[in-house]
Amino acid sequence: MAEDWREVAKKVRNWGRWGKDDELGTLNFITPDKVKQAASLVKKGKIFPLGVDFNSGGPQGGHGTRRNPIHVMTVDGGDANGALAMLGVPSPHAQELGHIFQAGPMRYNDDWIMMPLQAATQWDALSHVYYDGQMYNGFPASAVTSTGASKLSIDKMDKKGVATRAILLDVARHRKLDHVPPSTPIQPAELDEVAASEKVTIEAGDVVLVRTGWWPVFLAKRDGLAWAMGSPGLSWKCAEWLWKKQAAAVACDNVAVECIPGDLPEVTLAFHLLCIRDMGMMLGEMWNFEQLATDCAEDKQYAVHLVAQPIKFTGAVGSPLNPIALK
Ligand code: UVW
Repeated sequence: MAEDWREVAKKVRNWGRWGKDDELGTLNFITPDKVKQAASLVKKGKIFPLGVDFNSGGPQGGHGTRRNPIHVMTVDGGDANGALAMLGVPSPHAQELGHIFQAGPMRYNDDWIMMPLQAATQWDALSHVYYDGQMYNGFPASAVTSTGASKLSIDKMDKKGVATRAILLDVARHRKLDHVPPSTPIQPAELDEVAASEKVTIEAGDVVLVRTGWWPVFLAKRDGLAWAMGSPGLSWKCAEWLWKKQAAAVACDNVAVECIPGDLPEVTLAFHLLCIRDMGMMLGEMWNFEQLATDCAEDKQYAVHLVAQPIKFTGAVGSPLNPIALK
C-alpha cells in the first residue's frame, strides 16, 4: 500500500508547475476571474465567521508539543492604568513615558497571548510537513531552522491572498447524521455524491470545505485528546481527487482534515504529505461550519465567497485565522 501511495505522490506532484521558485502552490489556481466569480456570490449580505474560539478551553493539551492559548493582561484596570505599570519598568524611558501617559483621563488595557500557531482554527503552511528531506517544489527540509522557514513560510501566501469561491460539502448532513462516526475515512466517491446532491461542481481555484460535524463534538465533551484521536476525515485517497479538481485548498472541521488514525497505517499523515508537500496545497484545520451549514441547508446555496487570509507571521509554518464566508 505504501508503494501505491508513492505512485500517487509522483502523479500529483505539482513541483515546477508554476516555476522552480514558486512558493504559492495551488493558490496559483485562484485567478482574477475566480475572485470576481466569488464576489458575485454575495447577494444576501450574510457573513459567516468560520473560526473557533481561541482560549484556554480549546482542543489542545493531549498532544505533547501543543497547548491551548494562554492569555494574560499586561495592563488592566487593576493597574489603574498603563502609566503606572510603565513607571515600574526598568527602562531609561519608562519614567518619562509613564508621566506622559498619565496626563488627562486616558486609561487603557493591553494583553498578550502565548500559543502554538496551530492551537485552533489555522492554515498549515507549505513548510509544515515534508518527507525524504524535501518540501514542496523540491525546497530542502533544511530551509526550516530554529529561526523559522526561509522557504514556504505562511507569510509568503500574502503575495496571493486567500479570497476565492468555496464549496461546502456537508458530508454529515448527506449521511443524515449529526457527525460522521469517529475515525471514519471519507472516500472520494462520497465527496462526488455529496457534490451531486448539493448540485455543485468543484472548479479550479475553489477551496473545498468539508463538514464532518466533528467540531460540535469537541464543544459537547471538551475532551481534546479523544476528539483529536477520533477525528473522522478525508481518506488519503482524497488528495488525488483534490488534485484532479485543481482545488486551491481544503479545510475541515476536525483536527487534521484527514481521518485520524489514517486509513494508510504505514504512512502517518499520508494525506498531509500528498497535499502539502507534493501538491503544494494548504490545509485548514479546526474550522467551524455549523452556522454556514444550517444556512446552506435552508437556501441550498453551497457556493460561497471565502476570505481566509493567514496572519503574516514571518517564517512561520502555520497561522491562526478567522475565515469568513459571505453570501
Ligand atoms: C501535524 O500534527 C504534523 O500536523 P497538523 O497540525 O496539520 O495536523
